[in-house]
Amino acid sequence: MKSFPKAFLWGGAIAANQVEGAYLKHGKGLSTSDMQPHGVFGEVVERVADDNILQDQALKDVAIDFYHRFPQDIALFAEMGFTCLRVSIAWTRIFPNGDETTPNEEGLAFYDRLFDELAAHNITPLVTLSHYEMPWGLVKQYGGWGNRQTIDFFERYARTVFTRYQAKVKLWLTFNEINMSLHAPLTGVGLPHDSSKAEVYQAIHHQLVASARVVKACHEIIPESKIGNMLLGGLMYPLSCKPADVFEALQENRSWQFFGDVQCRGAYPGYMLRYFRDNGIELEITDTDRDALKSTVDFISFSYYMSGCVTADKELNEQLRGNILSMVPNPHLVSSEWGWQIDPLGLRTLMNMLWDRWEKPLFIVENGLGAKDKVEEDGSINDDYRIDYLNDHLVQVREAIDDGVEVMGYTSWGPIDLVSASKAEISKRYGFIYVDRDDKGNGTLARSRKKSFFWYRETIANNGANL
Ligand code: BGP
Repeated sequence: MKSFPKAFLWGGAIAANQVEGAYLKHGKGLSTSDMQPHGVFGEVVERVADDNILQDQALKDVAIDFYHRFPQDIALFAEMGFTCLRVSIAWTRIFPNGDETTPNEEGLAFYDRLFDELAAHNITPLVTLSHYEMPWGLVKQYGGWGNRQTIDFFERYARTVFTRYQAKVKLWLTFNEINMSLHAPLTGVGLPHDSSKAEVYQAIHHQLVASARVVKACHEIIPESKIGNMLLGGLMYPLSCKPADVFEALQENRSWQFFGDVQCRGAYPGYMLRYFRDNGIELEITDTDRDALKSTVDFISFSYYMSGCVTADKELNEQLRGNILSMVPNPHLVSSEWGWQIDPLGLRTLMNMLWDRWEKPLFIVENGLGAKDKVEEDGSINDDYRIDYLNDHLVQVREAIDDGVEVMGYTSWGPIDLVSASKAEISKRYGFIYVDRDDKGNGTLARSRKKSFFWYRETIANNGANL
């Protein structure tokens, strides 16, 4: 049996707005994430740069204070043997309003310190340019991704960071879970809640062009780099073997695979053009855009937490799904406390699906179990449920490798507890490292090692042979 390749990258993944805090420090501007203090499902709150009123409630304003504590945190990652850390750059630290022509030096200097610290521990950075946020200034003044000019602002930002960090960062990602833009404005693309499908797809088109343009820029500025896309791997099964359910599942999977099709093949697929026709959606796609889209990604990265089901019976679908982001429950699977259905074999299925479709190396850049942890009297945290979840998923990664899928690495989500994206709570914990902070913001922010910390350390030391 094949095992994990020698050069396999092991580590964890975090995002600026969920860990850094220091949300206005050193010239940082407000981002869409700062306007959603209660998470992507929460209200968008109008706030100004000197606004302290919300600070008690806005957990993300301090988050886990990674901005100040990163040397200590990186030392803990190094202790686990990480060879890779996925981070994101907060666009608003570099261009606070988004449309400036000169970057904010203090913001640039922060990421220099961060990348230097990683280098000191031989940890390879994998850097996401945009993780669920953009400058609020671009939303207010330009209409966010709804405006084509945002492409130019994003490219300027990307070229600035490629140039600045070219010697330090060789692995890049464009947009986190770009397919989640379908659920705009939740993921910070700056569209109003009542946007039409046509407006959402036009904004998505702008993001896809921006993604392709920065792929090109990355190759120009850092020839030895690799740049990938990032998809939420929303694996969907048909609820039954009825042909109509099977076809529904195909279409549902295409609703997110479409993003990868454009990013990997360089053009809109036929099924999407038909969808636009059938729904009376007319997008502005110029010849220059079509040309830009031809710059395709080097690898595919994705998140995977769960699978879901879908049925062609519209009524039943609505009834079982609840809200837009929940899925029809699979009777054969158990769920996490947050209703996310745990399906390790689904990861193997998904990896094979992506490999067969695009034949580009894969990078699993998010996977993990959000759970409430209990701190014992002696301070220990026995998170066997997390170990089981991760172990079972990694076994399937190994199977997929044996199936012939090329895999660059695995970064589990939230190796240190962080603020959740969906509800901005910290009690939904993913970490190997516990952070003493509760949903109200109480706590010392002290770090401690959970049982899973030692398990992951052993896993990395053995390159997965212990699984
Ligand atoms: C992904 C996001 C992450 C992360 C994760 C877990 O969709 O890319 O930012 O937060 O989901 O979700 P949550 O934090 O809601 O548990």
